[in-house]
Amino acid sequence: MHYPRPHQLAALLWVLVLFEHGSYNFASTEAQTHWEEFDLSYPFEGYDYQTRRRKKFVKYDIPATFLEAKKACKKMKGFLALPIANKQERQMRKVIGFGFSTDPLSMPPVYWLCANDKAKEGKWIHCKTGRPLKYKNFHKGQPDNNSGSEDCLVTGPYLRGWNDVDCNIKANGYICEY
Ligand SMILES: [Ca+2]
Ligand SMILES: [Ca+2]
Repeated sequence: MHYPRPHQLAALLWVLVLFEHGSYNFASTEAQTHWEEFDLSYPFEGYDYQTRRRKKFVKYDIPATFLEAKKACKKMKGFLALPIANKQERQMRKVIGFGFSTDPLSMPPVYWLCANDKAKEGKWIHCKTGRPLKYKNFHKGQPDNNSGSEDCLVTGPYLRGWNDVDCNIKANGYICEY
């Protein structure tokens, strides 16, 4: 019977290590330049309980509709973001920032997140997995399904949580997760 030699085992180990490591670095260079903004000092901050790895949230100030945002994140080997726990929400808020504009005429910026209630009004599902949301963090008074046509999700620096808006508006940008 043939046993693998030590150098063969070492080579196999390297392949496994590279493969595992590679799965964390598929984001574009544009995304990577933003990574320094994240505070990764706390080991479990942003931990994804579904995939069992840490998430990275990246904000893109590129006007887009919900569908355009979803496609853009996918193109960059990520996904439109949605925090699924308090810790992730806090991590994402650090990327978005908090505050009001000093210019009363400028509209406060909003960024797409990955959820909708298109299929059934009031039933919010994850825009990628289609699963009902267990964690929700709507801003006070939201979701209000204003004008009966708000089925997608945004957040922004002036909001303490999420807001439902029309999926076809041009938001100021979107948050991708990696
Ligand atoms: Ca709705
Ligand atoms: Ca709303």
